[in-house]
Amino acid sequence: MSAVGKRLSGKTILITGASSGIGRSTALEFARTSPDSLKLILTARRIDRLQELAAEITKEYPGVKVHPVQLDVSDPEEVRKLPMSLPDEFKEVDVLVNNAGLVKGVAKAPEIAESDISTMISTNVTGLINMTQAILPSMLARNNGAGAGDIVNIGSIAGREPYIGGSIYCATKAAVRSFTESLRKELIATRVRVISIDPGQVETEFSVVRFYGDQEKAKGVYAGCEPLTPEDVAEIIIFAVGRRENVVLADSLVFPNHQASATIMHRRG
Ligand code: NDP
Ligand code: 8X3
Repeated sequence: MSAVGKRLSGKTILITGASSGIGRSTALEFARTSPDSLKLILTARRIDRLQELAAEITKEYPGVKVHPVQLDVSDPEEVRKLPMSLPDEFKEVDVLVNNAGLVKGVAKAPEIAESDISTMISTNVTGLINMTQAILPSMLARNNGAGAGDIVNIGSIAGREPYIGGSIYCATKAAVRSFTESLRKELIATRVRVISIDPGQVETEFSVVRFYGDQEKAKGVYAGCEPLTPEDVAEIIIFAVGRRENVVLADSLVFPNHQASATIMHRRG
């Protein structure tokens, strides 16, 4: 097994938004890298998809234990109840991957639907903060009070560079970036690592959700481009978590080769 596989061995990893895209690929990549005794808590709203993924992982990697949980991160009550509801062997979460997130629409102010505003904020911002607050106490209690564990927050280029038609999504990812930086500073006297990964363009269901299920419009986003795959981002997450405990990959921006900013893409033909 690789050095990273050994470092991850026996850990309990909780991934939000594991039913699709980056979250799903991250679950598979963790299992592939450390197939012996990993424990995965996979959460999302679509439980059927999580159950299928759990079956796929345990068939391929019988040493990995998987606990799928239906969880809407935008519901504070559900998030609050989660730690207590975990089976004993999954209770000590070593790694929290705050990945669940979404964008809705491309409307500009003053035409942005109130429901889209609240969905994006309650999922991307409040959901991520509530998840962090739910899991952090058990991380802080470890290691004779010195704390241990990793919090990986998935931001976006959109959090660094606001663009037209993305004002709310960009603001949510800027909030994630700001919360992440404060958290790292607040936890400086502990051994908890706070890791931030900001992808550029990744082809997942992200654009399908943005265009309310319109596959053709979603495809148009990637016309003439070769976007990142969710596996590309998953590999970077595993790389970050798999570093030696004293190494914190604090911040990273990841583009496909044709992208140089949120809006500067080189499109073929
Ligand atoms: P997908 O749409 O493929 O996956 C999003 C995941 O988030 C799904 O598993 C979905 O599960 C979950 N999710 C959405 N809302 C909720 C909720 N309320 N509660 C729980 N889970 C929820 O998109 P990506 O994989 O691309 O997105 C993952 C993250 O990456 C997001 O935070 C996104 O902002 C970020 N990102 C994406 C980029 C891209 O270009 N694709 C670029 C930069 C960042 P379910 O619907 O089953 O609940
Ligand atoms: C997703 C990247 O540029 O489509 O976070 O907003 S972008």
